[in-house]
Amino acid sequence: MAEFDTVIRGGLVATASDIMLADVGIQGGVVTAVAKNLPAGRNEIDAQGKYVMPGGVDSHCHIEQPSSISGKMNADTFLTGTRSAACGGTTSVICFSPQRVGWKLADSTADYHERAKKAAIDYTFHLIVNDPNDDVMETLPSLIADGHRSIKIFMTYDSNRVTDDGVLKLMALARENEAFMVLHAEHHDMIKWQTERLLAAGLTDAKYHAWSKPGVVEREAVHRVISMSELLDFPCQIFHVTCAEAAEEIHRAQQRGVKIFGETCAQYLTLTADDMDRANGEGAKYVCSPSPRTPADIEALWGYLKTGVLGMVSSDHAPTNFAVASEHSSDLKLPDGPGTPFPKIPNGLPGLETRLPLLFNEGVTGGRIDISQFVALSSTNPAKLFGLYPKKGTIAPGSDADIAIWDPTKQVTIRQADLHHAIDYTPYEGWQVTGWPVTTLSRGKVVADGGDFVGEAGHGQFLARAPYDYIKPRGVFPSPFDPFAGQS
Ligand code: DUC
Ligand code: ZN
Ligand code: ZN
Repeated sequence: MAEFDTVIRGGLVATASDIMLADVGIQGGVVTAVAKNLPAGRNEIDAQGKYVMPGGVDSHCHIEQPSSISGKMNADTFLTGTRSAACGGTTSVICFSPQRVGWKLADSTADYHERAKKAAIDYTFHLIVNDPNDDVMETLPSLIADGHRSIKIFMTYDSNRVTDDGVLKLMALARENEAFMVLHAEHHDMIKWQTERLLAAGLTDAKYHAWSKPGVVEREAVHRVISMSELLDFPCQIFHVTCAEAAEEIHRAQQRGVKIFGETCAQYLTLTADDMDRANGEGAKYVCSPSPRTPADIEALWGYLKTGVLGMVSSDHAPTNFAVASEHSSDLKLPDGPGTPFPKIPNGLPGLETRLPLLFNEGVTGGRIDISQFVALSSTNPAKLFGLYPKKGTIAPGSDADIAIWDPTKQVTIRQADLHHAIDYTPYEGWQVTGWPVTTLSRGKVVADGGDFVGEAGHGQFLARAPYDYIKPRGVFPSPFDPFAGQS
C-alpha cells in the first residue's frame, strides 16, 4: 500500500529559510516527508520546473462584513472570498468577526462562525470591537480563550472608531488574556476637519480622498499606537502601512526595542493616489483607506519590507461592486452616481486573489526580493505573528499540507473575467504579471487547479489559536511602575 496519499514530485520546495529540490509526501492532510525520491503516492503531482511553497496566509481580509462608510454588507461571501483566495495561492485567511451594533459580542461572534461554515479554506478571526462596553469587557476573556486571539480596533470612521481611552482599556485586557491587537491607525479628527474643508471648497471627486488623509494623518496615529503600546508593554501590529513617514515611526520604535509589528498591502505596492483620478467615475474603484500614495512611497515600502521593519503583505480585501449590485450586496462604489462625493464612496478593494501574483511579480520577478523573502512576507511571518505556525506557514513534516505550486514563468494578463470573487471589477484589469500559482492544496486536497476552483464549500476549518510566545510582552515599562503587577 502506498505510504502517501499524494506526492508532489520534483519541484523546488521553497520555505522562508531554504530552497531545495525535493518531493513532498502528504498523508492524512499533513506533510509527512520532504526528501528526494519518495515512493509513489496514490496521487502524483508533477512539479518539475515549479516552486512548491507554503500556501499564503492572508491575515487581513474583510469578508461578509458591513462597510464602515455605508453600513451595507460588502460583496463576497465566505465561499466566494475563500474560493478566490485559493485560486490566488492562499490557503488560510484571517478575517473579522465584527461587533454588531445592539448585539451581544458573543452573539456577533457566533453569527460569524455560522457564516464562515461555507469557507473553502481554513480561517480564523480578529474580533472587531467598536465599543468596549461592559458586555464586551466581560465577554472578551472567554472568546479569547476559545481561540480568537486577536482584537481589531479602528481609530477612525464615525461608525466604529474607538477613542484612546478605549484603546488603552482593550490593550490592557488583551495583555492580561494573552491576546494580540491589530489597529487601523489614522487620526479621525484630522480627517474629519480636512474633509469638511475640502467639501466646502467644492473638492468632492474621488481623488480628493487622498487629500483628506495625507501621510501625516497616518504617521500621527501610528506614533500614538506605538506610544500606548510602549506604556503598557503590549506588542501589537499596525495594519496597512502606506507611506515612508508611518513606516519610519515603526522603524524608530523597533530600534528602541519596542515590540511593534507592521504590515503593508499589495495595493500600496502597486497603486498610487493618481489612480483615484481616473475618468468616468473609475477613480472610485481605487478608493481605499489609507489612500494609495506616491511612487516614492512604494519604493520606501519595499525598503522596509526588505529589512523586516514591515513583516507581511496582506490584501485588506474589502470589496464593493462598481456598477452592478449583487445577490449578496446592494452596495456600490458610486451610490449617488458619477458625482458621488468621496466621503460616501465605500472604502476598500478586492484583492484576495491577486495579492500573491502581484507580490510575486513586483517582488520576485521584479528583482526586489528573493523566493524565501516572498514566502516569509506572504505566509510564514503572518503564520508566526498570529499563532498559526508551524501548522501553517511552512512545508515541514507535521505541517498542514497547505501548498501552492507556482509556475514562475507563467505570464498572465489579469482579467476580471478570469477571477473567482463575486465582484464586478478588479483594480488590476489588464496588468501583466509573470509568475502564477497553478495548483493549490488545502490540507492535502487540491482546491484550485489550472485557473479553476475545484474545492468545496465547507472544507475550511476554524483555526482556534492557543497562547503563543511570539507576542509575549518584554517586561519593560517606561517607568519603574508595572501596571500589571499582581494582576494575573
Ligand atoms: N479601509 C478600511 O479601513 N477597511 C476596509 C478597507 C479599507 O480600505
Ligand atoms: Zn483598515
Ligand atoms: Zn482592513
